[in-house]
Amino acid sequence: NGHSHTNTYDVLIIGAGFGGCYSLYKLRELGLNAHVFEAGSYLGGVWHWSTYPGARVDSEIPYYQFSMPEVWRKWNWSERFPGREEIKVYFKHVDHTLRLSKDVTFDATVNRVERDEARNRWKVWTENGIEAECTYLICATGSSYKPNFPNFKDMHKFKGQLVHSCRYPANPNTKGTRVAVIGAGATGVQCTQEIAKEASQLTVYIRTASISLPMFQRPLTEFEQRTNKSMYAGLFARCKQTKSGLGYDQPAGSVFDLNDEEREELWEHLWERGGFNFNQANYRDFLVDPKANEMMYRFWAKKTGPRLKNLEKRAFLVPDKAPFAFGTKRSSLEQDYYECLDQDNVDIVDLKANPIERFTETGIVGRDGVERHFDTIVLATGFDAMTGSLTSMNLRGKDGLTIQERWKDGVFTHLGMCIDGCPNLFMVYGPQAPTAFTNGPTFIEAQVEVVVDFIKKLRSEGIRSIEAQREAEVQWKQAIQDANNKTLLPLTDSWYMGANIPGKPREQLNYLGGIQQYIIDCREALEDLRGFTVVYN
Ligand code: NA7
Repeated sequence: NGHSHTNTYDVLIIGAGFGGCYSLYKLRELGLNAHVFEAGSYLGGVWHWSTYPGARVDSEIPYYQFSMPEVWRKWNWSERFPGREEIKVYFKHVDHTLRLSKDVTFDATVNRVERDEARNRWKVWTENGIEAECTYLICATGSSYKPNFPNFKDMHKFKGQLVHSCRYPANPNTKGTRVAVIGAGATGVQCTQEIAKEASQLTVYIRTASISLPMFQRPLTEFEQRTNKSMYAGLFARCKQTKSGLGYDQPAGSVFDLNDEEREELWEHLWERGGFNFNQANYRDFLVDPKANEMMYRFWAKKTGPRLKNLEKRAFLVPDKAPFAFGTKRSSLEQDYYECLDQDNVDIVDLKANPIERFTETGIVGRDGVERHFDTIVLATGFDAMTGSLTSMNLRGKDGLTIQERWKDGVFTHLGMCIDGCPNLFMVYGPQAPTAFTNGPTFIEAQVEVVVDFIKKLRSEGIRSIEAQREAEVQWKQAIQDANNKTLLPLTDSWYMGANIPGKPREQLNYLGGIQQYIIDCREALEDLRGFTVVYN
């Protein structure tokens, strides 16, 4: 309209979660003019949005935090697995220490991105009318941004409170009321644990029972953290050289190298350590060998079954035969999930036997014809994971195609970092990188360091732009699917496989080789810019 003002930056970052914050921090070190657009009203990304009761991280301290000494030196956590409220305060501390917010525009939801090839710029617009231009664009838009709203018949007719877990109201008033939770992923598990304790009646709709692992939460003292901090620098560096980013030692070889007694002893030990130790610090063959996998499931079932006194519930939640191969859907960490489900005020509806037929003004009718009445229905139905944040920005490359159009038959990227048709665009924590199989902050830092080194190289070597080549994308995708096909992962419907969203192409959305190998691959490409079309100034 002639009045709008366009700010110009060297780098524009979309998203102010761990990825956006670390990108901003590293780019400032390079002396670049970097700025962030963030849809939420503060830093924290998924922690800003995930407002449902019981929201908590499944990666343990000390691993789940930034590695910068100025940040951890003055910060202590209260629990081994911190809750959302504490993580939000942590981001305030990060902001205060690094002064990030001054370069962030909040409440700025990006809804249009276009490439101006002639001027070698990206142009970015937000919903509320802000415009900007940049030379390099970093999409740090996260894996869990776009909610998955299932399309149940007559859903709009429900007159009670209908909420998605990541848009949960501040004052939900579920105390002493009738509540439904749909879903049993990480979110469903966590909010079920809270709601079961305060609702008069809770009905949990479960399509696939999860194989949840005990968190073994505990308070952390300041003393133990102060003592451990002398090791933090080495620890964080070492984590970037592991597969998962958690500093667990992982045995090489096969679980069949052990006899029954040795295996039992190891697994008891890993189980007692809690969290993801049981799967991440274990032998890897459970993900490829059905026999090893079944042994893992049996061990889990032996530990979990007795926690359910209600035998009908036990048979559904801990069946004799695993509902899916252990580890092919993400395990959630639980504290008293099974005890909560066992309570008399909690009902379980098995959605495979009795699917939802329709919503009514006051509740849900199942195939069994029974109408159940609720004051609140919680959709803990997850996200259009890995790709949803990128495909919903209306981001067009130099050929005018949106990412959504580009990826309609499946995702194509080079290194899980760059996209054909989108020069000088970099993704952080996106698809075709180790994203979903890692501890977020560790992997994000390692990947951002690579992205920043790419930008550094372009500037020091007089390179105007780099753009992923289609053949490199085809190869990268093929390598991921080949690796995937050697595992049990493709046999299960999971969001790793894009299988939680109707119509989404079914394919492995994650690089399976782990952080260390991924960074090696990226740094080799950084060396000679293999797989990129390079245009010099
Ligand atoms: P998830 O892990 O995708 O879980 C979603 C849950 O909702 C899962 O139990 C689904 O069942 C269920 N779901 C999804 N759509 C439907 C429909 N249409 N009908 C019935 N049930 C449905 O999301 P979360 O939010 O729990 O966790 C996301 C990630 O955040 C988590 O893994 C961590 O990385 C943090 P299904 O299993 O598909 O049968």
